[in-house]
Amino acid sequence: MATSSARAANGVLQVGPLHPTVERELTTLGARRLPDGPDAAQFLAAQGEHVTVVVTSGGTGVDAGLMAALPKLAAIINFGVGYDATDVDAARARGVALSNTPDVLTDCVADIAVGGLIDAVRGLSAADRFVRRGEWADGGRFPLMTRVTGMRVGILGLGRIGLAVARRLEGFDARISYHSRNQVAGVSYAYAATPAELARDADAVIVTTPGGAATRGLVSAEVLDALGPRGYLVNVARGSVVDEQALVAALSAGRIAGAALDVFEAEPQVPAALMDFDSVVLLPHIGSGTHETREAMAQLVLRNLQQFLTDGTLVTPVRL
Ligand code: 8YV
Repeated sequence: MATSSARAANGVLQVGPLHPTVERELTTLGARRLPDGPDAAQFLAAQGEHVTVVVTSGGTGVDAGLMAALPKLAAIINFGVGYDATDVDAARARGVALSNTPDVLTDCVADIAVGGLIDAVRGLSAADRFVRRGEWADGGRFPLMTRVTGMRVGILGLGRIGLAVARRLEGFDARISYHSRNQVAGVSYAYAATPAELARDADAVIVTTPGGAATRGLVSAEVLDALGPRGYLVNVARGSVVDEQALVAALSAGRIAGAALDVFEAEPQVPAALMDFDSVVLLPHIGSGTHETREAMAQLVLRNLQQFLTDGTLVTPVRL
């Protein structure tokens, strides 16, 4: 980075762990890092007033308390497309700019959505466990599962990732429908007016909508019941979008067939009840987790930082 940028970088604060490429560059720039635990308060009392830019991740974010301790904060650079861990209302009210990392992770997250769907519906992980337990060798037969090709798939949130999922599923002759807050122009997929309507006419619902207050609990008990006992739920968005208790209840009662979940309400904690279902695929939030994509996200974070330090604008700003 240019020397002028490096000088301005004195006001940069790293909040939470970040990709090694980002951490390396922040160290080179002489950025500070918010200490973990009780030392954070002391650090903020002494240094908070000097911080102008925070670099954080979707898993950590900047909550209202931290924002209040940073009176000169001008920008939050978020590693991740989702920024629901950051208090966007407080950022908007304060005029703090925010960037995220859209597009570069779309393909990898869509891959995991489709992979999760196939895994849950055909029972790949369950079949793997069956073989490892020696049940096949002992003469057992893995149960017949459901056909993926030609399924009716409802996509909840037809943004970049939802569209990438839909495009992939066209290759499986899926009959695709979607629900989004607004109808999407230029697509031929059927529009459902509500999540329940989407679920009622689908064999699987794939959740690709952003997290945050507006979508909390969108996949409710009612939506799960509409999906029905032969229906599957795939969530690669945010755990908050699904009512997890309702999901456990629906799975326990056989009111839905199964699920593939990459995200959870209280990550990295996964409800113990979910561990007991062979029909549920549990993933540790790996949607964007490839070398290629995480490096691309890191580079986009650094481009946002550099541009902000240079001219006060962002490459991929979030419209707050
Ligand atoms: C990241 C994600 O793992 O981009 C997102 O919103 O959920 C994932 O790609 C996460 O944000 C990194 O903290």
